[in-house]
Amino acid sequence: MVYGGYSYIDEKYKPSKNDFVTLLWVKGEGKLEVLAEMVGAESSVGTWTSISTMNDFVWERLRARVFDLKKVKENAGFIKVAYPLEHFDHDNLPQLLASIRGNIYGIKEIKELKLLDWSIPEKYQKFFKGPLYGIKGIRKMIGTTKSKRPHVGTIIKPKVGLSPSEFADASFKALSNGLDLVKDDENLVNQAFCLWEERASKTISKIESIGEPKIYVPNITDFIPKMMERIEFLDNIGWKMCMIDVYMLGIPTTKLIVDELHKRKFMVHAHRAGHGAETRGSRGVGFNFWLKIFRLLGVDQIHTGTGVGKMEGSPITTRNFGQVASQQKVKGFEPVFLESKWAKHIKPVMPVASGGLHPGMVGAVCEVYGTTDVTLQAGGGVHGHPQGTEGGAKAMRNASERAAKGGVKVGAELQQAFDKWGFIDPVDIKKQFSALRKNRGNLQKEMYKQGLSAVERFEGE
Ligand code: RUB
Repeated sequence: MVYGGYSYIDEKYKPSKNDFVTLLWVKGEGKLEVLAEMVGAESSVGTWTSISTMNDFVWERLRARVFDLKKVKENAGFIKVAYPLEHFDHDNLPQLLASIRGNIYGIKEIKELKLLDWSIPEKYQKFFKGPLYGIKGIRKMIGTTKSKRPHVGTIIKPKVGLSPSEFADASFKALSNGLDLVKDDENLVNQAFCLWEERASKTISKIESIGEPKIYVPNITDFIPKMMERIEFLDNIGWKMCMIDVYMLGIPTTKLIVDELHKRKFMVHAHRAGHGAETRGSRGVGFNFWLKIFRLLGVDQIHTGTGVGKMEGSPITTRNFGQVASQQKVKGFEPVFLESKWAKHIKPVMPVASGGLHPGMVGAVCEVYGTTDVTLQAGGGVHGHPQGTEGGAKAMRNASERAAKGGVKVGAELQQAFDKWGFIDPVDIKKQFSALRKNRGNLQKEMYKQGLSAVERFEGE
């Protein structure tokens, strides 16, 4: 096959360790091979026609190679594309994205395009520092290094509307009853009824009165000058942690802010609000793609889903996100995710399980993530407890301790939570995982036969 005078398909190509590899779902008008050629050309050195300026350097050294085509139908399938490191500016992720996640989405004949995952060469990872604290650093920060239980936290609810004093009181109740973390919600920053500075000061001084190290991540998301003012404010009072909505800020702003925060030794919590606009359905970009970017950019903890709560996402894909965030090497399962390998200096990021979580789900979520490399966050599942925020906090802490070690009794508050919301038996999640392990081969075959719809079912859509 040829597109624009050249062929980018090289079925025998074996990517080198310095290649980026992307995994994509492609569907459109015409043969998959032609669509794949279009992706290869438009994302690297080609265009719709042959050109007199093409030369050996461009063609031999810089072009994309499309390989490993898995045809599902004549006009649809999974493809992999390899790009040499040399193709890109060194540490310029926006430039890289303009190639691999750029014009290809606009090609007329391509009706569905989803960039499911990618692998990033170690040499490229060296241009980035990664997290400053990572999991170990965060645990050290609040004195839970020796503990085997997950961190537990809450998003103060309602999402917006409490006054600074009400917010500070709710935070105090949550943290003084066993939680490790409280946070602003993604859409709470500086509304007139809860001005940022007043909320941050009142909340921080209430938390300091507890006398134990705790995490509170005020949401600083805004245009850059306002974020800088908030960072300065927190730094001046010695509160070195905050939250940003990374999808809202985009790559350049996230990098600028994380670099500034790390220069001042802040711990950075990343909320992924808005990821669903790109990660769901048959077009867009899978979450792993972004997760890898945010780990490179250096956020210390990031939302990765629960696998069982209110947001889309199966236990198995959520487990993979948790591993991509927190481990150095993760096995692939194509066509859902590729193998991931992190350079030594890129520290593990703390995955944050959140979204419809309540104490009755804690054991199940720990089956997904394990108990040490995760923060479990419940908003409604804390403040909606029959005994209020205090009861919810005690129930979450009790549930997390039970998940981490046998023999911990169900306390009164945890029982009340079970009575109100029910209980997901971790054994059911375990069974799901072992059934999946046994059935891996068939599942994979089904995906290659049915295409993205089977991947979506697997992912938990
Ligand atoms: C949680 C909540 C968070 C979600 C977002 O509140 O609203 O914003 O974590 O989802 P609640 P995700 O506990 O009341 O559902 O973490 O998957 O990005």
